[in-house]
Amino acid sequence: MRTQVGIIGAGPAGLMLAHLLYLQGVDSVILESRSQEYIEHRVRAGVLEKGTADLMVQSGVGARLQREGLVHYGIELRFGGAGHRIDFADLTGGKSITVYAQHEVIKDLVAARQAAGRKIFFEAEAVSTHDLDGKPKIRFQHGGETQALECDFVAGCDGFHGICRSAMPAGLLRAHERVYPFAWLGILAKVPPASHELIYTYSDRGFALLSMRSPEISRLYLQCDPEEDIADWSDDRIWTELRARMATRDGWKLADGPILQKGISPMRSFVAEPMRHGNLFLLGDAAHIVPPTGAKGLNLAVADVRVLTRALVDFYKAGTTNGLDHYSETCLRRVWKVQRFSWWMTSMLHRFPNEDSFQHNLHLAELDYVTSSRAPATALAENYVGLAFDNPAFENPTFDKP
Ligand code: RFL
Ligand code: PHB
Repeated sequence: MRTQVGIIGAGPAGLMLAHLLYLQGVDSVILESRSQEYIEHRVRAGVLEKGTADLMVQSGVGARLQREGLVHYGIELRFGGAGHRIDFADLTGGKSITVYAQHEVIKDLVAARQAAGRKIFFEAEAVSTHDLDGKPKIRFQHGGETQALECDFVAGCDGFHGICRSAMPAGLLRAHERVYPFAWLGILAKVPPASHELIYTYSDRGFALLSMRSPEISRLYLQCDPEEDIADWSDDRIWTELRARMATRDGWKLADGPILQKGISPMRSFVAEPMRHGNLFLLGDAAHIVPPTGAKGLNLAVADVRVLTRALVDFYKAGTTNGLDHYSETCLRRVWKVQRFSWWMTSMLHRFPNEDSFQHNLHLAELDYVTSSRAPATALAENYVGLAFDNPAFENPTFDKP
């Protein structure tokens, strides 16, 4: 089998890349190790930056997002028993975020791929990549057989645990990492969200977050020990802890409901650089991971996709390699700014082990500053809704097909 761009992984990065390339007349094949059913139900992110939501709409996969996505113009920061709103619309000139589950984005992109009749193989696991300096080949297992996909370029969209990052020469790759001494216990619950907007809470018992998926379904998280066993967290214990952390002086109520799903996710910051070797390009979680406190992982994956799409289209249509040559440095400038923001939100809102009263008061002072002065509130808001794309390399080429 042969294609122009061999894409490993059908997460947001791989699917969005395939979709935008298709609209530009560039051929690709997607290999995904999991089943369609699995990826369309994997519970993950929920917040789309304005630029990500706009890209879905502009590229023709945003109809359901426009109907079902929840547009928010602010978030609440809660600490010391009181809430403080960060008003995105006021601070960023009218910008918003959209709450729309990652697996819904996946469903929309898979449907577009299948409607276009383009190739996507599920339960097709890439096992090795070859000739990355020349005409690359991907070997993969599908239907009990080993097959080969020949391509001009390999797009490594296979997430943090994929094979592409380790296909980079060991002497070339530099990894930068922080592992946090806490994790998030996340639940999906059948109860209307207790607030119209997201609430990020700092308390002396640790961090808690109220988010949502629909007017009927809440998504909540609480900071826990990374070694914690989910079996030790009964539904009752989870609700009691969430209530204790989110309590306000004016008696705010958090109603409970059946918990549909629960799980624990570790927290890490990670960047691998460069993001290119020869004709292999890394995108999304394959190259970088952020802790979820800034709601940035999916959005950063889509930012990489913008840059690579533009570079590949310039290569195929105009024969220029400038975009490909600068792919890594263009992406990494944004990656490090988003890393900084995600690290900052995480550090401000979580309790670290063995924190003393000095550190506790610093958290409170920082939150007080952010919620009482326009300058730091603006810094939070403009990062949260998504930093401006200050380089034409991020701009979407105009689409050939509607
Ligand atoms: P993905 O989504 O991990 O997709 C990689 C795909 O590659 C497949 N794969 C392979 N396929 C073929 N052959 C192989 N050898 C393969 N190895 C792997 C995998 O099966 C998979 O389908 O990476 P991608 O596309 O880079 O997307 C990244 C995002 O998924 C991730 O950054 C976000 O989910 C992070 N994240 C959030 N991001 C946001 O923008 N906003 C949020 O609100 C947000 N909240 C979150 C999050 C992540 C969380 N967890 C669970 C880590 C909340 C949580 C709790
Ligand atoms: C979510 O809704 O899953 C969510 C929201 C905000 C975050 C992380 C996750 O920062």
